[in-house]
Amino acid sequence: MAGLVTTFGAGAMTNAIGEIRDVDFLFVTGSNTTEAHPIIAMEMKRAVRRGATLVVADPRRIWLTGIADRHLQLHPGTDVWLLNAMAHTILEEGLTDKEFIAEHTEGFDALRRSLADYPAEAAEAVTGVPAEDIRWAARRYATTDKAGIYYTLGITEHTHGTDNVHALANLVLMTGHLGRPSTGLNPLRGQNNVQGANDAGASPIFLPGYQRADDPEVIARYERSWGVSLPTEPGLNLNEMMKEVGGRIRGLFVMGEDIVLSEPNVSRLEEGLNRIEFLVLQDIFLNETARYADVILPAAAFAEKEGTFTNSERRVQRVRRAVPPPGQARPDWQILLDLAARCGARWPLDTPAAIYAELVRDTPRFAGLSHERLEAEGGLQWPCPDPGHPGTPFLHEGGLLRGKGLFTPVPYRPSKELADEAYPLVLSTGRTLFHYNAATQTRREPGLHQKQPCAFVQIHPSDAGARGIAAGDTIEVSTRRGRIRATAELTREVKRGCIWMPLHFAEARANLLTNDAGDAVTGTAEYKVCAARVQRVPEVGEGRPPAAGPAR
Ligand SMILES: Nc1nc2c(c(=O)[nH]1)N[C@H]1C(S)=C(S)[C@@H](COP(=O)(O)OP(=O)(O)OC[C@H]3O[C@@H](n4cnc5c(=O)[nH]c(N)nc54)[C@H](O)[C@@H]3O)O[C@H]1N2
Ligand SMILES: Nc1nc2c(c(=O)[nH]1)N[C@H]1C(S)=C(S)[C@@H](COP(=O)(O)OP(=O)(O)OC[C@H]3O[C@@H](n4cnc5c(=O)[nH]c(N)nc54)[C@H](O)[C@@H]3O)O[C@H]1N2
Ligand SMILES: [Mo]
Repeated sequence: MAGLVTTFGAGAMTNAIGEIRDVDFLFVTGSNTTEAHPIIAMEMKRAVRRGATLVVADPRRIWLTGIADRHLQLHPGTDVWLLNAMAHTILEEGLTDKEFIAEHTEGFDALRRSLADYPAEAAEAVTGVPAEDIRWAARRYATTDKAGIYYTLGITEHTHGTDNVHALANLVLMTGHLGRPSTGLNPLRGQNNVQGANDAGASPIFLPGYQRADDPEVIARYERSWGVSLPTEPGLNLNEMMKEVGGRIRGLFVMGEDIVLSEPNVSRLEEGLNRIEFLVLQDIFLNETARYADVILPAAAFAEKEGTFTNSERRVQRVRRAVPPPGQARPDWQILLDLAARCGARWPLDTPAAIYAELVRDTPRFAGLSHERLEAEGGLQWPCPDPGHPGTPFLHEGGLLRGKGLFTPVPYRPSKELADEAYPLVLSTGRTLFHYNAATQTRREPGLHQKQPCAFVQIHPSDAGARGIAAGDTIEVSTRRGRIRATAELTREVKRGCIWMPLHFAEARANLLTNDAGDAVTGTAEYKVCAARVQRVPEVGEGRPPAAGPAR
C-alpha cells in the first residue's frame, strides 16, 4: 500500500476482478493464487483457457505454474533484480509507451539511469532465471495491450517489500498499462476486510481514505469534525509495536489477531508479553494469544452482525446478520462504543449505518457511499465521490489519482539473512488452501482438519537425501531464533536449497523461526526469507546403544 500510494496515489487493486478474464498477458508474482485467492484464480484460468499468456514468477512450483507459458523460478528475495532486468529490456528494445510517460509520469530520467546496471544477462546470475526468459517476458508484457500484474506476499513480505512494489510500478508506468480495463497493478488483499480496515484508517500513517495523518490540512479537518485535538506524528507500525511490547508498551489491546502465531520471531514477543501490565483480547475464539490476556471480550463473528466488508477490488458490500451471536458475544463496534462511553466519550453513533455515514463524511473518495445505496444497488467500488456516482471499476482513467505517476529507481538490496554454513537452507513460509492464517477458525472444522491435520515442512528430495530424511520423518527445523518439529514432505515444488512451511500450526509455529527484520518503509516482516537448517529427529529409542550391564 505504501508503494502504491506514493507512486500512483491509491493503495488498492487498480482494476476489477471481473476484468481479469479479458486480460491477454498475466504476470503473477509472489501469489499462490489458486490456494489463497481461488475465485480470482478462476478468472485467471478462464483467461488462459481463452488464449491469454501467463507468466508466473515464484521460487516454488505452484498450481498456476502448471498452466503457465513460462515459470520464472527466481531465488527467493531477488525480485528487484528480475523486475529491473525486465524494465532494462523494455527500455533497451525501445518498447516503452513514450506518450504515456510524457503525459502521465515524472522521474523517468532517474529511472533510466538506474536501470543501466541491470541487464538481463547479469540478472541471470543473481536470480537463477535464464536471461532469455526475462527478455521474453518483458517483451510480451510491453507489447500486449491488455497486460495486468497480480502480486501478493511473495512481493511484500521482505525487508525490501516496498522496493519490489516500486519496481513493479515502474514496469506499469513505462508501458502505460494503466487507466484502462484489464490492465494495471493489482495487489490481491489478504483478509476479507483488510482493504476496508485500511480504507477506514486502521493504519499508523493514514486517517480514513489514505489521507496522511501528518498532513496539517487533513488534521485540521478531522479536528473540526471530531471536536478533539489529534496527534501530529504518525504512530508506530505493527512491527515497531511488537518490538516495544514489554518495553515502552505496557498495555495492549488485541482485536481479531492471534499475535503469538502470526508475528515474526515470536519467542521475543512472548518474553515481552510476560512483562506487560495489561492485555485485552477481543476475539470470537479463545485463540493462542488468550493465554496472555487479562480480559477477554467475546466478539460476534461475521454472520452475526451488520456492517460492510470491502474486498480486494475496492468493492464495498453489505454484510448482514444471519444468526444471533452466542452467549455474551457482541458485535465489535458495540464493544468499542461501550468502552468509549466508559472512558467518558459520548459518540453519537448507534448503528453500523450511522458509523459508516460518519466514516464517509470527511473522506472525499467514499463520500457517495451509504448503507442505503449498498442495500439498493449492491456492492460499489470506490472512488465514489457523490451519491449519484456509479463507482469506479478501474482506477486512473485519463490520468493518475496522484496527478503524475512517480518513477522510483530501485537499487537491489539482498534479504537480511542469507543462507550460510551454519544455516545453509532458505526458509520461506505461507499458507495453504485448507487453513486460514492462525487457523483459529479452520482447525475447528472437522472437514478441513481431515484434509490437513498437522504441520509439515516441504524439502527437496536431494536436500532430504543428503540428511538421511525420508518422507514422513519428523524433522527439526532451526534458525537463529528458535526451532520447531514437523513432518517432512519431500517435493520438487521447492527449489534445492529452499524449504517451505505453512504458518497455520500452533504446535509447530513457523514464527518461532522467522526473522523480525522489517521493511524499510512499512515494517512488514521478512516472513519469506530466513536462513535455516534441518535434521532428522531420531525415533524414540533409535540409535541408542543396546541396554547393557550397569554403567561403569
Ligand atoms: N486458504 C487460504 N487463503 C488465504 C489465506 C489463508 O491463510 N488460507 N490467507 C489470506 C491472507 S491474510 C493473505 S495476505 C493472502 C496471501 O496470499 P499469497 O501471498 O498468495 O500466499 P502465500 O502462501 O504467503 O504465498 C505467496 C507466494 O509467494 C511465493 N514467494 C515466496 N518468496 C518469494 C519471493 O521472494 N519472490 C516471489 N516473487 N515470490 C515468492 C511463495 O512461493 C508463494 O507461492 O491469502 C489470503 N487467502
Ligand atoms: N510466518 C508467517 N507469518 C505470517 C504470514 C506469513 O505469510 N508467514 N502472513 C501474515 C499475514 S499476511 C497475516 S494477514 C497475518 C494473519 O494473522 P492473524 O490476523 O493473527 O490471523 P487470523 O487467523 O486471520 O486471525 C484473526 C483472529 O481474528 C479472530 N476473528 C475472526 N473474526 C473476528 C471478528 O469478527 N471479530 C473479532 N474481534 N475477531 C475475529 C479469529 O478468531 C482469530 O483469532 O499473519 C501474518 N503472519
Ligand atoms: Mo494477510
